[in-house]
This record gives sequence, structure tokens and C-alpha cells, in this order.
Amino acid sequence: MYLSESFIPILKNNPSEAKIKSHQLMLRVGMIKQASAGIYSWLPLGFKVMKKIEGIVRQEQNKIGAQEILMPTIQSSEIWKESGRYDDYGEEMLRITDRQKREMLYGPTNEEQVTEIFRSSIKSYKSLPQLLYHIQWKFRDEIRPRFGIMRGREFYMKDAYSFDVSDEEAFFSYNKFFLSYLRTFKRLSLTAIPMAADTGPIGGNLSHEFVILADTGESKIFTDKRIFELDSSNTNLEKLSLENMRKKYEQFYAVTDEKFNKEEFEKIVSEDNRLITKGIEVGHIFYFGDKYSKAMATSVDLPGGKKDFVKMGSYGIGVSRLVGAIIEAKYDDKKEIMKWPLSVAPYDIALIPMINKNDNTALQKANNINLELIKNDIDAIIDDTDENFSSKVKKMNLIGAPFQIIIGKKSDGDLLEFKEIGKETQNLPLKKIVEIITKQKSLI
Ligand code: P5A
Repeated sequence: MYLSESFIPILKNNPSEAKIKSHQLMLRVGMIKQASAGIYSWLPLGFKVMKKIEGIVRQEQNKIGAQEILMPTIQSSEIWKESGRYDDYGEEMLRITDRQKREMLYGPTNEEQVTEIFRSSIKSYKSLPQLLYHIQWKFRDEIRPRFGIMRGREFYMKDAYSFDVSDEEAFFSYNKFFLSYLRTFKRLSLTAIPMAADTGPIGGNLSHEFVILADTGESKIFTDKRIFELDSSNTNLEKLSLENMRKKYEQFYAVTDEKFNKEEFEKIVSEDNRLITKGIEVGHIFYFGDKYSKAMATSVDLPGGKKDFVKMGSYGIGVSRLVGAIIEAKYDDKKEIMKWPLSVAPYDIALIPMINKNDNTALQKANNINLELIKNDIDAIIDDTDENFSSKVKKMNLIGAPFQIIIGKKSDGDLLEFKEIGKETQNLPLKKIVEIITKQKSLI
């Protein structure tokens, strides 16, 4: 893709309305455009990143046996009246009346809708467990939408729902999502810590928030530092392996402020290991047993002829928020250098030819390099403009492709000036460059 033909409206300076670096960068490089308070259009660069995040989230859901569906954004008030949340949800719910005067709403979450789907088809314990998810826009009329897409009113969420026959089986499902979340965030190059959390309007008494550390985060967290050293790569999807993994995490104190108890914290965690800081909530999982199934008369036949309400959990990932969360983690706003993890980068590599007015040999060379990259499934952006070198590099540093090739005076012969962002420049032949990128892509 040529930069001159792309829709990447880059601003010279940081927009003054943005208070945190992710919001600054997203506006600066034209990833999003505000439509109204807390509501955004996604422009090509931002949309590409969000879609890549969505793809990884989807793969990791599928790996634990969750099945994808798509529920609507607009829901009927009837099911919310059944669950009792129509009134409880209050002003955060956007209520709509259609032309027949029916009360509708823009879904803030889908526990009711998915329970309605489940109860119309599944009648027996033999069909359990069921793990269903969708990736869909949500609307919450947040009182203070802020920080761009971090706390939007309209936002993109992956929400999954589990249906089980007993508490024991339901914990098994809960633990599968727990593992899937650790794997998902790792593939996005984030260290997300599961923290015991409050359940708020979703309900239930077992819940973990997945939080990444960031000074600009809205969650205050209290934790034992040693939790950062844990690793779940040896865990498999067997019941016992999953239980042990969760125990491993739960042995360390890690809570959000609603669950914080100073006395307990100071008793359990030695001074050296205490960490009190801020973070961004990128995921949240809940177990609420029969809260919705009871209210919405959703039961299954058990062996022996009895019936019982199904046991449910729900599991959310903020897909649009993750775009901002990754920027908070990876953007050096002092040097104005963004380094997207290769797994979600809008482009794999930037080609920066030094173009003189009457000489387009460097651009020609960039085109030839690009043909070879395309053959190898490597997605490049080429700065084909005749701006000066330093402003070209500046722009590409903001766009944030993890690799760059500079095609200038020095690039005679086969060796190219190749740079992995954050590392020293190397002179390498194209074949070697392709090898390096292909290898890193295979590890995503
Ligand atoms: C779990 C899935 C739920 O809604 N019901 C279905 C449960 N949980 S949650 O914690 O309320 O939201 C899940 C994740 O969505 C992101 N999120 C937001 N992102 C951007 N703007 C918002 N206003 C917003 N609200 C929630 C968070 O990442 C949260 O963890």
C-alpha cells in the first residue's frame, strides 16, 4: 500500500482534547474519528488493528470449544423484565421505542438474550455443557465517556456464556475461559493479571477482572508482585490441570479496590512483594449460577427424571478497548515511537525510499522489494511521497509497523538497511529479512 493513496490522516501535533497517550496516538494517526460523545468511527488503520485483535480472540475462544453465534444489538425489553434487570440497569441502558410503541433497547450485554436462545432449544443435561460466544457492539450510556475508545458508550465486546448441569461442571467451564484469557492476552503481547473483583450489575459471587498495568488505568489494584512471574503455558484443558492453574494464580493476593482490605493485604503480603498501582481492565469473567436461569425459567432434565436450573457464567473481553490498552503498553510518547506487536500490527513493515525529484530508483527498488514481500504474505506500507527523510521516519514511527527498511544512498547492492523498532539497524539481504519476519509471524 502506498502512503499517498492511503486514508491515514496524520496530524502534525497531538490533539489537545486527548488526555492519555492512546487517545492521543489514535487521533494523531487517524485510527478513529469521534462521531459524538463516546461514539467513534473506525478508520482504516484503527479498524485493521481491531480486526486482528478480534481474530486472535476468536481463535482462542474456538480452541476451548466455544461456538460462535451472532446476536442482535437491539433487544426486546421483555426478556430484561423477566430477569428483573430492566429496572435495575438504570440510565446506562439506552432505551428505544419502535413505531409499534414496543420498548426495545440497545444491548449493554447479552445474558438475557442468550438464555432465551438456550431455553428454546436445549432441554436435557445430555446436551451440556454449551459454550456460546459472539463479538458484537454494545452500548452503555456511560455518565463519563472518556479517554477515547477506552471508556466509550458504543464499544466492541466479545462476550461468551456457559451453560452447565452443576456447580462443579460450571467451574470447569469458568476455568477454561480463565486459561483462554491468559492465552489471548499473551498473544497480544500483554501481561494481564487475573484479580478477584466485584460483580456489579452482572451478578454472582465469583469473578475475576483481567488487568494490565498502566498509570492511566481506571482500576486501582493491590497485588503480590510474584503473580507476574506465573506462566500458564503448561496448562491443558483437563479439569485437574485447569484447577491447578487457577489455584496457582489465586495463591497470590491480587484484588481491585472494591475487594481491597488493608489489614488482610498487609498480613498476607510481605512489604517487599506489595504492589499498589493502576491498571486497565481488558477482560472480566463471572460465575452467577442460576441467577438468570431461575428468573427466566431455564431448566434441563437431569438423569433420574428431576429437573434443575442450568448454571451459567459469562465472560467478556473489551475488543475495542484492547486497541487502546496495547497502545498504552507499547507507545513511547516521549520519542513518539509506537511498536505494535506483530500479531496485531496494521502493517508488518514500512518501506521508506529516499525519493529525489528527478530520480525514482529508490521507489522502484521499494516496489521490487514489495513484490517479494507480497509473495511471502508480508504486508508493507510504502512511503512514496517526496517528503524529507526525517519527516518520513517520524510518520512511520507513529504508524508503528514493527519493522522498517530504509532505501537510500547506502542501499547499494544486495544489502538493505533493516530495522526492527527498538533495535539497532542491520544491513541484510532481502532473503534474510523475509526469513526473520516469517519466523516471527509463525510464533504469533
Ligand atoms: C461479561 C460478558 C460483562 O458485560 N457480560 C457479558 C459480562 N462484563 S463487563 O465487565 O461489564 O464488560 C466486559 C469488558 O468489556 C469492556 N468494557 C468496555 N470497553 C469500552 N468502553 C466501555 N464503556 C466498556 N465497558 C466495558 C471491558 O474490557 C470489560 O472487561
